Amino acid sequence: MKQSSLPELALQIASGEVRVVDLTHTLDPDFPVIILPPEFGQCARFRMEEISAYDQRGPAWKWHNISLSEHTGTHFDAPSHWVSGRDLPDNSVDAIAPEVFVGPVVVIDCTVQSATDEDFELTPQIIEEWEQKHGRIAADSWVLMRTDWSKKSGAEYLNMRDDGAHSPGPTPDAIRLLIDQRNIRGFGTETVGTDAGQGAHYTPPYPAHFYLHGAGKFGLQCLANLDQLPPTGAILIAPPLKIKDGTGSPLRVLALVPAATNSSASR
Ligand code: 23J
Ligand code: MN
Repeated sequence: MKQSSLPELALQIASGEVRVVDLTHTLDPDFPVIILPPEFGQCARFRMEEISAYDQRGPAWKWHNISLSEHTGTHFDAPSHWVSGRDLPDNSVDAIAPEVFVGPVVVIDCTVQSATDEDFELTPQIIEEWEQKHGRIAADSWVLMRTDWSKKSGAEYLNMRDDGAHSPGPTPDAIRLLIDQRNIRGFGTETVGTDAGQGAHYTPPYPAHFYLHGAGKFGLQCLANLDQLPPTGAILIAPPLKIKDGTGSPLRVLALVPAATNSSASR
C-alpha cells in the first residue's frame, strides 16, 4: 500500500504551499435569510444573547446563547430537507457518512453573466463548454456555481421584488445533467438557495432542491470567497453539525487549494 502523504500535506499547509480558504460568511443577525411566500413558515435569522461577560453573572468568563435555523447563513442541505429525499436511508445530517464531507470540488465561473443578468441560469451547454476547457467533472465532486453574489449585502443580496427573489441559479436540465450524467456529490451557490431566486416557478418547484435531494445529493448555500478557488484541483471540507434528524446545518466550509493553481483562478 502507498505510504500516506498526510505528513507532507501538513507541511504544505504550514508553508503555504497549500492554502486553506474560508468559504464561510460570519454568523451575524444582519445576514439575510431566505424569505418564502407568506403562507409558509419562515427561516430564523442568527441571534446571540450574552450569558455573562466577566461580570457578576460569571466573573471569569464570557459566553453567549445562540439561536438560528438549520438553514441560516452559510449552510449544508441534507437529502431529508426535501420531500423527494424523505424516504432515503441516512438522509439527515447526523446519519451521513463522514468521509463524504471531504472531497474534490470544481468551480464554474458565472460572474460575467450574473453581473448583467440577475436571473442568469446555468445551463447544460455552459457546463459542457466548461468541461471542454477544464475536463469532465469527476464523479463524487462538489460543483460550485460562482456568481460573486456573496459580495452583495443588505437588500441587494436577496433582491426581493413583488414577484419574489431575483438571483442566479441552475436550470432543471443542468441539475439533471450533474446528477444523472456526472453523479456529483453536491451543488453549491453563493446565493441564499441552491435554486434560482425565481426557482418556485419551475416544474417541479425548486428543481435543484427536488432533484439533488431526491438523488441523495447535498447542497451548500451562502458560500463566500469562491473567487479564491481554481476551477479544478481544490478539496472541499464541509462537515455539518451533528443535529439529530437535522435537515441541514450552518457550518464552516473550507477549501484546500494548491498554491500553484492560484493563478488559474479567474479574474
Ligand atoms: C425551504 C423552501 C425553499 C427553499 C429553501 C428552504 C432553501 O433554499 C434552503 O435553505 O434550503 S429554496
Ligand atoms: Mn438550505
